[in-house]
Amino acid sequence: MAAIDKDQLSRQVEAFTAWKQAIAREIARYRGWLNNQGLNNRDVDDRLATALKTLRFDRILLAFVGEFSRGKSELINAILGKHYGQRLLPTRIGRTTMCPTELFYDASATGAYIKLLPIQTRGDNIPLSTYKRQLEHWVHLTINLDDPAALKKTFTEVAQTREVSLEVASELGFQVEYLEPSLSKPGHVHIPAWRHALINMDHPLLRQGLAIIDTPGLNALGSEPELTLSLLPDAQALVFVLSADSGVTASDFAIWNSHVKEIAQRRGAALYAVLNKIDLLWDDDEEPEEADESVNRLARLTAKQLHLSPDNVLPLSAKQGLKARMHNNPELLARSRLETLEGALARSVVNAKEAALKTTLVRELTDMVEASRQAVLAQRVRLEAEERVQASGHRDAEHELVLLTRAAQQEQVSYNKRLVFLQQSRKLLEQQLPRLVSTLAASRLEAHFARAREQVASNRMGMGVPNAVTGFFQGVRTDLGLFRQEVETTQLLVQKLYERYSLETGAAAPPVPRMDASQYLRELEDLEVQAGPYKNRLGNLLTSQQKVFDRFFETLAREAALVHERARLDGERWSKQSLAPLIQQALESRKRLEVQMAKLEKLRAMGGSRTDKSGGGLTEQREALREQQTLLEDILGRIKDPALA
Ligand SMILES: Nc1nc2c(ncn2[C@@H]2O[C@H](COP(=O)(O)OP(=O)(O)OP(=O)(O)O)[C@@H](O)[C@H]2O)c(=O)[nH]1
Ligand SMILES: [Mg+2]
Repeated sequence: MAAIDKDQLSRQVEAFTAWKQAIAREIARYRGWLNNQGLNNRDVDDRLATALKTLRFDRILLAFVGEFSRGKSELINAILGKHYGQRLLPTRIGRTTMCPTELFYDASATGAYIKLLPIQTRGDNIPLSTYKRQLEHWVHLTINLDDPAALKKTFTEVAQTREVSLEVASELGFQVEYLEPSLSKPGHVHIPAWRHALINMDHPLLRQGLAIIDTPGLNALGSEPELTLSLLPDAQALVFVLSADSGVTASDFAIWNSHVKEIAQRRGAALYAVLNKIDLLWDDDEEPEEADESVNRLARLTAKQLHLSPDNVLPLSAKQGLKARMHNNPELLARSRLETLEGALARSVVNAKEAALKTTLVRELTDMVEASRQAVLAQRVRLEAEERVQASGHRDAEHELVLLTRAAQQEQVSYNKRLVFLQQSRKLLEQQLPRLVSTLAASRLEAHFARAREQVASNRMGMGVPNAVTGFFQGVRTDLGLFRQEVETTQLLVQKLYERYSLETGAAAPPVPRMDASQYLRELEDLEVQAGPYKNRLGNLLTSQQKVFDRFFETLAREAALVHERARLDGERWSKQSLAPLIQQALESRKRLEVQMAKLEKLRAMGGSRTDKSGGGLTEQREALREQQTLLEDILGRIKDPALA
């Protein structure tokens, strides 16, 4: 029973969430320590706050694509399992899912809901992402999870269609040859009533940060640029669903070639082809092994046809998997092979996500805590030296005061030196910053965009669209290339500042924060690949497609703008925080100085007479430092391996 209750995907996603929570706890502990020590400042706190935000909002997105009726929705139902005791998404023979449907858990919402964006909104040029921020344009339906009949009714609303003329359908971006003709009104076709659906539900998997996108067949993939340019590329895993009874048909191939293949070329995204409905090949007169062998043969053939690794082609039965989950039937679940997909998703997606966070976020945190630990160690060494002086026989208070004053003065000189140096360095970086961000000014992007539009307008019948789009990408690429150069220049400067700091203060400098500016060029490259099929489809722009082009181009420009903007903001943040580790060290200096001064003050107040109590003060300090060191080492250990927690 337990085995069937918790599949591998749930376990892995849960473990990942627990891991993120453990890291967040350590960040909180470290923050607490910094605050206690008076060591927290804006730079340091910004870095920690960003890390916490990344951990909290990081989500795993799975997208399901493929021709209609392959069983995408049924597969999602099976993965969400028996939690609701019923089938959630409607599944039927023929076209069922009519618009892209996102399932997720929104902790801030008051209850489960479906939000639907009317299809007419495609007529304007407002991208989906803008609508997602303006929820008043959406139709809101409340989901009642306790009433199966009502639940079913609410979900069927997502599949609503409307009848419109061919002209209107084409204007809204539909490829009319894929639409179902109206039986009652000649010259009319059925189009989806909604452009997009957002479903918020409390489900253990969704609650842990998993989000799922269900998509309709070919017709919608071809007509909502946001889906292919933005939503699908954001997914950590793409599941391309085929049916085992028909294999890869011409229309499966068409979807694969124009929309899925490109995503396979992207870095960091996992792609699986599912051969669904293997139960249709089960034969009561045959041994299960024989049926398995024919299924495996089909899987190998599919892998060859799609140029995928055979490991990434997974035969299964969504329907039987769901049935097994609803009725707690482990034998059927095993035979459905549903868990091979979940296992693959768990391994490739969740682990990849964790590994990515480990190389970025965990490394940054480790560097910060390690720097603090080094500072505490240095303080301990100093204190021990002080104790040795005291123990060596110079027991008179007069002498101690002289020693302490001298040490404090030295510290003050060194601290001031660092402060002056940091202020100068900051100024230098500030002078550099406008050059860095101006390479990615919004006006530059605007200019590339305007140029491309003009080109399309003046060359409507020729190869205007492909050329304009290529030119647009060329422009953005140049900007990002210049940005990378500026980042490299800044990086060199920062490196030199750290070296000089080390030289002047005699202290080892903490690791220099690094920035990889090439990643934005790679993202742009991915976007260009995704835009390829659109660019060519719109090669000869017909008047009726003007709106389709406009929406495509708006979406493209917005996606490019997002890369632009993210690069600029990351660059700005990095540049501003590149001195944070040094500032942290300077703060430590000041703090040590304050402790020193307070001690002197106290001794003077006691008229220079050393009592047992102030001697105990040293021991107490040593003890406190040892505790701090232990705490920081504990935090370090847990960040590196939260399993210790
Ligand atoms: N025998 C069998 N039938 C299945 C299986 N999975 C889905 N089906 C059936 O196939 C039909 C289509 O399933 P859906 O889940 O609606 O397919 P879809 O890919 O979401 O289709 P659209 O929403 O139209 O794009 C339904 O009648 C399902 O019951 C399976 O594993 N075995
Ligand atoms: Mg469906």
